[in-house]
Amino acid sequence: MTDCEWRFGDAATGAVGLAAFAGWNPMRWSGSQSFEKAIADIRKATKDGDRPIILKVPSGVMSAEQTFDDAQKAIDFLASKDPNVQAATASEQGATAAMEKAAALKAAAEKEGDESKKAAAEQAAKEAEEAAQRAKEKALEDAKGALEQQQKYLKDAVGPTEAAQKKFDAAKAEKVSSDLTAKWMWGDAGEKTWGGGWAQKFTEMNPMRWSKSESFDEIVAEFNKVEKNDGRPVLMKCPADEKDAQHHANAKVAVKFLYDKCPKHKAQKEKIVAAEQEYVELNSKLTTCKTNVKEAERKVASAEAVLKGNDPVKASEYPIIATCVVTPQGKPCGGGAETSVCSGTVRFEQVDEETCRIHYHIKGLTPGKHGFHIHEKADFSDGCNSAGPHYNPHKKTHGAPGDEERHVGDLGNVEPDNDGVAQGEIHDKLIKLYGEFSVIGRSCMVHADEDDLGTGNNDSPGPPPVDGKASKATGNAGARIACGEIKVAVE
Ligand SMILES: [Cu+2]
Ligand SMILES: [Zn+2]
Repeated sequence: MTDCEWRFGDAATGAVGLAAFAGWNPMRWSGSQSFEKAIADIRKATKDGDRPIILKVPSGVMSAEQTFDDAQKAIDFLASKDPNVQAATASEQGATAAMEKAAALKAAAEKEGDESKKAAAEQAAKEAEEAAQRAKEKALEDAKGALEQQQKYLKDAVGPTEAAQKKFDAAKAEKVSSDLTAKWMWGDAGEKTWGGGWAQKFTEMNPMRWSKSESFDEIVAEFNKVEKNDGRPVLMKCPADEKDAQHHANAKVAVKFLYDKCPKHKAQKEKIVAAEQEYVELNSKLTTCKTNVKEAERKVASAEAVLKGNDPVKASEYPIIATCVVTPQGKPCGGGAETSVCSGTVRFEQVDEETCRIHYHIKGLTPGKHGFHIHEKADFSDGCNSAGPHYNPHKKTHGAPGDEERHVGDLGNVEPDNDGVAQGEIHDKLIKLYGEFSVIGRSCMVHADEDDLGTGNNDSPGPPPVDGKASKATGNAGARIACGEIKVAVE
């Protein structure tokens, strides 16, 4: 049986934010563990869901590392590879198959008029049905357990985030009384005593002499009032008994100088920056927790619907919104040394059970059409290359978005304007943000070349498909220039 090993993905950065974790986190591998043990350990070691985790499946130095940006994703991944989970899925499928078989037997027995065969078939059908029911119940139970876990993560994340926000607000609101004093005068006072007009007016405002020793607050208040005359240089002695004057380009610069010079204000500024950083970090963790709860809720709704015999499709509320940011993911793919500058955003909106509205805005494109697809995975460990083939759960061949025979992921082409920007909206009936064939957690892909929509050269469709000769697998759309994960959006 396959094992795995894991470690925290942020161990080396030391920038975890939550000090309590840092000590916990030796930067080393867990050593060989069963999936079950690894899942339990990762759960125990992460209070909220969002620490990055690096996994190796199987364990060992030769094994490739996979990075997951939060613990839950790593757990989901392990669970999906877990022999127990696979067995449960298999048992559900097996039960369904057994039910079908028993029904066929029963029909045959009825035809033959063989009562004992009929009774046996009925018994088998009943048992298969019960097994299927148990499998569905187990799936719902598991989904509920996962939701509970996510809700707990979320609950745990709320308090610290609120506290951090309060601390940040308090740091900003804190009144600091400075001991700093200074004398000042306009730095251009001597230059503009002639000529009349506005210069004259300033000069009148501004006797060419030092102000009295003024407090920090007084000077800041005065300078903030002279915004209009911001172009005037300022001479300042700070503190007021300083011998040499300093020259500042304008009042605004002088105010900044005062803030930097005052130890109390400087300390306050540092406090504000630190508090803000802490708040931002915690708040982003909170957002991740909210996303995870939403996903877990959808899974529960879907499992509930399956158990009730409803189409899981109808269990969600609309619209469901997801977003995807596409970038070259560090490595240009499939085309050698070229460097892609292509990037963009894609917004998915499942408006009802049927229709998904997809709005894209992609920039940095070369002229001409570019293949645009949903690919199977959001694995970018080898840039966009590791995202797998077009998402194709129904085992079809590649085609155009309007074709009956197409991959779910086939969205055709996007075409840029003169500025290299492609934008537009697609309404699609195969792309779903819910249920078994949801594209959430998969990836959007932009290609270097035009997608021939399945009508081109198909001499080497693969696998692996040969670029330029695999029309019915890839649309011959060429190198992968930008990609990104499709994620549920949290309002
Ligand atoms: Cu593609
Ligand atoms: Zn395709």
